[in-house]
Amino acid sequence: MKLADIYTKETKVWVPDDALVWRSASLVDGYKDNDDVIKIIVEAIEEEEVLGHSKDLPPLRNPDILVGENDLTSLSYLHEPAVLYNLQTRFVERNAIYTYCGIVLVAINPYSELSIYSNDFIQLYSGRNLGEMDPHIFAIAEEAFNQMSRDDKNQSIIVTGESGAGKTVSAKYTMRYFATVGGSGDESTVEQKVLASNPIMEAIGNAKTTRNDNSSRFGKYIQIGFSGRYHIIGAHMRTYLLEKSRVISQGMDERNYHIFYQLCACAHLPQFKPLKLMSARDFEYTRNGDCTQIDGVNDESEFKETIHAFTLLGVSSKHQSLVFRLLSAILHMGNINIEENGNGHSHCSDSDEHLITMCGLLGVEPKQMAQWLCYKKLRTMAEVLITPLTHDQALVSRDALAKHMYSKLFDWIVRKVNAALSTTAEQHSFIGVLDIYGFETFENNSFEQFCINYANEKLQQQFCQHVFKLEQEEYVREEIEWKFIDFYDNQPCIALIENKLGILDLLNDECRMPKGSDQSWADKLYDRHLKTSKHFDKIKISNTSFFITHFADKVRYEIEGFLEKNKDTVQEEQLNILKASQFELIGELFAEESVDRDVEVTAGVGKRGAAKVKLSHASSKPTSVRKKKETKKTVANQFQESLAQLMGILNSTTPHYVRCIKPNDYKLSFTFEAKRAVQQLRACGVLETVRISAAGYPSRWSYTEFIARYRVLMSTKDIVKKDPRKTCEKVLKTLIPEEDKYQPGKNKIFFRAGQVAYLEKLRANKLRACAVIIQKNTRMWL
Ligand code: AD9
Ligand code: MG
Repeated sequence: MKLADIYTKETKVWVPDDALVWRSASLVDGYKDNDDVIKIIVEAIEEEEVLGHSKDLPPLRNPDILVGENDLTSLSYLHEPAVLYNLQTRFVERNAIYTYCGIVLVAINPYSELSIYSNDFIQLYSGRNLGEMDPHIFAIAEEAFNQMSRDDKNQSIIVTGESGAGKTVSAKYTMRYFATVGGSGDESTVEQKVLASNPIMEAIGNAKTTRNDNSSRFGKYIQIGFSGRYHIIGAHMRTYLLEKSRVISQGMDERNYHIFYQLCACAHLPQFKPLKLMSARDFEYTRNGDCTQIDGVNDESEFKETIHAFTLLGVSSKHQSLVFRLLSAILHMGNINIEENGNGHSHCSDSDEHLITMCGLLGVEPKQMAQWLCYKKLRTMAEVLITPLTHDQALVSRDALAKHMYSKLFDWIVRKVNAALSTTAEQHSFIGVLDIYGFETFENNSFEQFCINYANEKLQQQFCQHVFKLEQEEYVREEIEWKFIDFYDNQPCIALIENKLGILDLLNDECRMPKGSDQSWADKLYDRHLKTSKHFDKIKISNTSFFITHFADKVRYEIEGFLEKNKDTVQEEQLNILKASQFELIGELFAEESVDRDVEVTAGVGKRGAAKVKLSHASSKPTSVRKKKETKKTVANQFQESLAQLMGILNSTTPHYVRCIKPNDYKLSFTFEAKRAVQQLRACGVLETVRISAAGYPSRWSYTEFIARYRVLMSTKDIVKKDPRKTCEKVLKTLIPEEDKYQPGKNKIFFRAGQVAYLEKLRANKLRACAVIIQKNTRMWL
């Protein structure tokens, strides 16, 4: 087809726009080869404008019948403006927050309570096929549930998106769906326990940030186990990269973890008197964001829910009180008065009231604690030296201990929840739900963003490979010829991060060197990767940062703090005090580095022996048997390992993807800012899916559907009786002369991008012509 046939007078197109990203326009004249401009009418303002076109002809708009389609990949013209406009139309005009994009469910946060999550809705979606109903998170959950039972295969639901986009809400709805369809109906049963893990994890792992009042500060993958009759029998949860720094400091208008405020709100209750709590406004660790309350949240009643959930999960009151004691000890620790004495050293009085309370709660000696808050031991080959800490060093070392205590407590609670959700019954299969932070890029990006973006590179690779595989499988099934579709492979970026002498390897090496520093690590990175990797870059004049070109965006990382954050060290002497606590439970909690023991669990051993999955359980074995010399794993080491394990599990399951989109930054109900949405669609792979689809045969019609729609374009002699396939082939030969633009498959015809739009144009012309004839005839009769 020639361009002059496509770009005709009044053809509807998209033109770039600063505010709207894309706006609609139509051509004033048809395209001519020798023109170097095209004139357009901008539809919203009805004004004429001139566009240069020598290289970039504007993208074409889809025919009206496709606008608002509930699957983006069924659009005939598949490009960014089409995707954006379709999502916007559905969201703003129809309040439809869910749209499919091939196998992906795009979910736009409505910031408004919708009545589409009741049990009636669950029943409506239960047992139905994906295409039968409007797109919905329940439809994805049903699809996973259905495929688990149909194919005897474990499933995963992977939810990603930026902060506040609705990941946790979506993940909770899927869990509620499984609890309902896979439940036995008995209130106190295992599915209630699975749901009760949510308030606990939110209390200890979520916090108010400027982006989200209930922001999850950790990643989570929860595997819900089912019996052979597809009833829930248990669950197992893994967590990723808790943001520890929040325990000691928060940004302006942000809070520490919810549990601290919940506990402080209940300080007046008699059972909490021994904790000597004050208001959250009086503790350093809870007040430094200058925000201790969240609009519409009552911390006291939230705390009751947390306790109720602990009790439902069978966490004993002895264990609950340990949790509260530790949390209170952390709060008091932040208020210990560490002073600077005359010679630049730090000093802490062993009669400091918060020190005494903290030590009382932990069952340890205040004198020892006061000493080791202000001194450290240096071991050389010959001797052991005790050196004083400067004031700043003392504060850093105290804060490191607070972070360590919280993260130990967090892991311990996760283990308790897992123990409560574990089962001895044979697990037939599982559905895993992954709620993990999406790609991040801020003004200042550090180690945390680096790890998060690394995780997202891995997930993106898994996603592209899967989408691509499915696409090819459909072509094979339909027996149509296909060529290898080229898609963006982010392996080079992953290799830059995780290969030998890659970014992480060099970072870990640097952490092991006695004189290692952020700067010398960065110099090694520049030396090694500047010339060899096109994903690595730096600013010429600055040696304090580096760039990585991720699949979603190019991100600048500041090197400062990478080494410390990766080492994550705590003073041994301080730990030794905790290990010697007079309370056995506290001693145990800090007694060991929890060892990851791999336990082979056969999950989903269906008829076809579905994936054997390694579930790792942190054990609580004492360390005495471990060799002292074992090198401590860095944060990056641990993260890389847990990520590799996660990818292994995801790859052994059938994945389902949910991409959450935040439509505006002001939490406004049903308000769509195209600029914000398009950034996220690029970053979460929706546009990549569309690109993979567009490179193949994005539009598919069954033969009968095709005949029903385009009967007006067929003459009687085209119809081959009882053979819709032959009929279609015959008529398409004349309608679309280029043979590579479509392929007849076993049950469907596959069209290249743009062909359905072209057929629609032919159809509209034909109908118009018929209408004119009818009008003429009618006039003749009158
Ligand atoms: V973060 O990375 O953990 O900071 P999430 O998890 O992506 O983030 P979350 O699910 O917590 O975001 O959603 C943020 C808020 O958006 C919720 O507290 C709700 O107020 C709102 N939200 C999200 N999804 C829905 C929905 N389907 N219906 C109504 C919603 N409100
Ligand atoms: Mg969340």
